[in-house]
Amino acid sequence: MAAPRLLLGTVLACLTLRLCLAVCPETGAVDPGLGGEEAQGSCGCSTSRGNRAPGEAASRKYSREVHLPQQPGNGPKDKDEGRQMASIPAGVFTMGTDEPAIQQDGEWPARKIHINHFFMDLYEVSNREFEKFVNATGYLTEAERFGDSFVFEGMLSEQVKSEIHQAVAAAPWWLPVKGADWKHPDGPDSNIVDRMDHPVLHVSWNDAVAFCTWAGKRLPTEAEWEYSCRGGLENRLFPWGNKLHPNGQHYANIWQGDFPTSNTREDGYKGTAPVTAFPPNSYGLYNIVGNAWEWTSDWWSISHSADTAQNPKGPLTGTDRVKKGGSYMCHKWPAHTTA
Ligand SMILES: *[C@@H]1O[C@H](CO)[C@@H](O)[C@H](O)[C@H]1NC(C)=O
Ligand SMILES: [Ca+2]
Ligand SMILES: [Ca+2]
Repeated sequence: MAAPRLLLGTVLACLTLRLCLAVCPETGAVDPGLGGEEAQGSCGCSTSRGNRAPGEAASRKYSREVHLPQQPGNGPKDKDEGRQMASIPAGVFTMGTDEPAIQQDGEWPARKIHINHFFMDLYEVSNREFEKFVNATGYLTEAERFGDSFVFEGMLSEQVKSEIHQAVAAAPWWLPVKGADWKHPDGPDSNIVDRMDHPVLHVSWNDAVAFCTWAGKRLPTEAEWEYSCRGGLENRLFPWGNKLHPNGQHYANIWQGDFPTSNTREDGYKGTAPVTAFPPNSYGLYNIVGNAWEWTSDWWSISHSADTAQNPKGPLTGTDRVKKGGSYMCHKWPAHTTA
């Protein structure tokens, strides 16, 4: 079966994955005291737009639900147990908005979401962690099998750039690069030797699911991701508060300067940063905003019910998966929209 390589490539290009592990899935023990909690601010926890069509065939090809190993009777655990995960308490938050800045983003209506207790990885999955998975399983990513992936032109060598004669009309700074994959994130003449602690890139949703299965975890739902991104704060634009640069400090790896031509790297990073860089949010999650986009398990959709929901898992079908949080290439802060 032919996979839509070009389209899939646009998704492969700047993504990582963060895993979560739900516990005690059916307790429904939501603290009623949290019922009034409203998180209207988006905390910069934005959803990706675009890339609506990619990877349908490929997604179906490998599509399978990832089920957690059941742990009956264990109940919520508050200890990390060496998994480098944060315990995210059960609670209620408001997802979406009734006043979306961009209707097509599917960020409306505002809906009350109950979330059970679960664990979330503290960090984006690093190259080192991904290499452990590949070493243990021999897994070949989709980018490796397809032979190419999309790379931001600003990261390419002149040599590689000169060999490319094709670009995406809507986003001409993304170039299809032969030999770009997680081990060669900026094209065939690049490597990850000095970036083992940076987020793994060029990982498709199917790759992400394979990694999760190996790790005994699963991808977070969009609701879980967004809830944990907010770090328990209400009405904040960012996970750390309302200012993009409190006290002149950078709290995320995004883009400073005129995109895509000038990257002033005031936050210290031209490309990705180590997964441990920058202060964590109040749940202890690092780089939940910025650095690399993160996969969730939900299908992308622009229509949502206004009903209150318990641990929603998103639409039953779709053509693309939801990714969250932006990347080092995010230049216009998407915080005015809730996602
Ligand atoms: C993966 O295997 C290679 C070759 O044996 C080894 O050099 C490398 O350290 C391993 N990576 C990790 C993260 O364990
Ligand atoms: Ca940066
Ligand atoms: Ca991130």
